[in-house]
Amino acid sequence: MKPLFAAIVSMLLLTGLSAQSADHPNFVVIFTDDQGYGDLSCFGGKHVSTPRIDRMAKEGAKLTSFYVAAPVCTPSRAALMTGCYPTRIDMATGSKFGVLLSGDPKGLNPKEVTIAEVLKSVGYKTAIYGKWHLGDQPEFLPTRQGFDEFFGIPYSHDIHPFHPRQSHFQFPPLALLENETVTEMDPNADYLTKRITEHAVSFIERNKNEPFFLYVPHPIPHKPLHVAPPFMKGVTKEITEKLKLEDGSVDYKTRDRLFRQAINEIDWSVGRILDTLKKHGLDDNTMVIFTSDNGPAIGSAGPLKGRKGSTFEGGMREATVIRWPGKIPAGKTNPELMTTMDLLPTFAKLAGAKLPNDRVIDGKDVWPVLTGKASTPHEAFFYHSRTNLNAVRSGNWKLHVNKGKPTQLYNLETDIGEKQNVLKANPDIVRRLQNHLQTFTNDISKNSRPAAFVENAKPLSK
Ligand SMILES: [Ca+2]
Repeated sequence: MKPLFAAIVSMLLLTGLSAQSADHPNFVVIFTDDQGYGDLSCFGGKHVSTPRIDRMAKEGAKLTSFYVAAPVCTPSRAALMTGCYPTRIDMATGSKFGVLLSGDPKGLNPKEVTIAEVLKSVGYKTAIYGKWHLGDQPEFLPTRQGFDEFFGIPYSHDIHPFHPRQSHFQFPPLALLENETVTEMDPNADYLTKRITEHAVSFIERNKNEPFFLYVPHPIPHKPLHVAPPFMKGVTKEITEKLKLEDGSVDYKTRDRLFRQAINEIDWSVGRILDTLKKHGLDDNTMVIFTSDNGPAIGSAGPLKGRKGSTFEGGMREATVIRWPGKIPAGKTNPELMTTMDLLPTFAKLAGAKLPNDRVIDGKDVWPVLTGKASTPHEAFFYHSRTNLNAVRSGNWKLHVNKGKPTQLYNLETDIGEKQNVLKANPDIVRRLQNHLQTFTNDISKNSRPAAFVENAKPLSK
């Protein structure tokens, strides 16, 4: 063949073989567990080192008012997956506890439409590697909610026989699954981050010619911290010795001291994923977002008040980095209010997928916000602890209430740490925010959907 002709033929072949196109960008969501607003170097953390995530921020944007919809695992993840407030879909708590436990009869309703299902409807390959926490019964597993592949654990890795309150909880051994099959019991948690990363890299390589949605909910840095050997550098011999417990139990307190190492390994994992995208020429067609499911348990909330479990900012505002070269302006800090609930409608819009039109979805398409063309579409954002509606933010004002009664008002623009309560001086603002709370409460009471329950629920076993 003549060189020009050969080039044209190979170009045509490539286009024909590859379904990668601007109409179907790839989406990667990296979702760590209990990482605080101050737990990235690019968000001011001095106790951690995150060069790869910092570089991702330079090549993309830092989102400084990005929220999760709940300050603990299960409801936060339910909101991410469905684009809805947890109270809208009856996922504000587990059946007996604040989050789902082992053998819980409750789960995210299979009738809910997840991000994975929305993208699958337009031909995406979908995978989740890490921690699910939306139901451990077979009916509730990720493979029943639009994911082609699952590798990981059904809930937090501290829901195991070594929990400090095991005499109270009586947790069974922790299952590790591949799709719907339990392949190991009580896996060595030191290798979870590494194994999850290997699966993520393999998935990108296997699907480099298809549009894909890759969800990487790392179980770390949730307690107890675990780190693979290459990342144990800098850990003193004294600490290493203390971690070797012969009876198989877990020394949570000593493990708390592996925080810097745990974040190092997460940062390495992000680097592996970004390097793989680059190697296969997928950078320009892939949106990558890094965030966490709720505020810190071990780490730092930086300038924010409150930690995991709190409806102060520290419990629900997340250090978030987003990158899509050529599409999202590089090196910017975006302070507009956005939430994990916005990912579903935003991805749907970018992928040309239809949203379900028979139900309320709380998230909004924030693509115009991410590209700097618009301000937040959220007139108000609501903060819940379990089913209690504790606070609302509108613009820069945040009102806390106790059983509906206003208690604190803060201007988050000048007082991100919620220190100066200006409730008394601003009755009109308080009234306006109270109206938002009332409207939302009325709406939820009319437009909410049930979780699902199964009979004879039992813990997963091999
Ligand atoms: Ca969590």
